[in-house]
Amino acid sequence: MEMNSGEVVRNAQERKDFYAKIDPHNLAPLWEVLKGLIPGEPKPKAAPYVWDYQKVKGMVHESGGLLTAKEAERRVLVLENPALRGQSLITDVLYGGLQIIMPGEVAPAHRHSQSALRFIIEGSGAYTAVHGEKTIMKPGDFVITPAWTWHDHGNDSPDPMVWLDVLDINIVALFHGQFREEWPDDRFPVSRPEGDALARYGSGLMPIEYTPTSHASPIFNYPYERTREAMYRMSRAGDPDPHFGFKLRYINPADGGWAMPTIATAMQWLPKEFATKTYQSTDGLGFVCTEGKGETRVTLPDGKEVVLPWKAQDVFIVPGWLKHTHHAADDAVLFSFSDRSAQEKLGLFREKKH
Ligand code: 1HN
Repeated sequence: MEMNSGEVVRNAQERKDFYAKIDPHNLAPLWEVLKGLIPGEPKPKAAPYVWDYQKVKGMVHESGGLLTAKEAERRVLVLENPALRGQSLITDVLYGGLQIIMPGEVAPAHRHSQSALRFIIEGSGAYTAVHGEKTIMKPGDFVITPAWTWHDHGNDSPDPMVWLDVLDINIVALFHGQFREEWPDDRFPVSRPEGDALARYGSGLMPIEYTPTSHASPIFNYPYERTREAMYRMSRAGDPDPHFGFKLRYINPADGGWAMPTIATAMQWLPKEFATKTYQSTDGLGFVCTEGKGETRVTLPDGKEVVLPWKAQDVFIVPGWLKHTHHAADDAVLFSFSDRSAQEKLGLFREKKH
């Protein structure tokens, strides 16, 4: 052993011998891995990517003839981020998939500790029932299934319906908090009329003695019509925000926070020819275009730019902490989801406006 400016220095072989000696005792040297464990800034593994709905639509519909919704439990083509194949992840944190329900089908009732959102892409007239209340869904509607609520889906309309599912599967898995139960019948009994929750909680009103029973919003369908109207009214009263255009977040009216405890959601309108200023945030973002077209330019850590062209019904991903801008070729409307809601609760969320 020699002393060198206060440091103890051993040669490489001596260090290796030491690692071999401690290994059987389930001990390992932190200094070999520290910089990887605690990087200087986020290094998302997910890739920026766009699913062109016109290209995948045929395959989603084909899955409708492959097996019944009942057999599949949920008939979904998982949207696997190309840099995270086989992990059932659309971003570094969230799960995403396209679910199809054919006319006359029922996706049987179950509940789980994961929270889910549905964002309707195609078709109209199918329903989700959440804890005894049905809601008929239309394109652009944002529907939530809070953790541990019984839910089933059905389609009494003549057309197939396709929606995007987003779940916090990996967040729940990180804490090993997974539970699932199946209801003995296909449908959980309906006990309240359609529209009950929206009337009680979605009009700036609340039952006089309401006390929250969950961390999620008591509203479980935020209809597109209303969201669109709100963005339009907002646009009449001022200029678009340079980074966001006219952007509104979906909130839980009971506490003013995000509608879901783990997944943040928003809708934005980018006027024709509007380009947003460069923005980056720690949450991994997913988008669904509901109207119009445009492109998103994402700068990778090595400085290369990836261009994601999008139009109505396309789903695209901007991984966390990557600088990006949106360019609207036409009046464009984008739904977005991310893990921001969970990050904020843990004090992790950061953003930079350039
Ligand atoms: C699930 O329960 C649904 O209820 C959709 O529609 C997708 C993906 C993984 C695990 C559970 C649904 C799901 C899911």
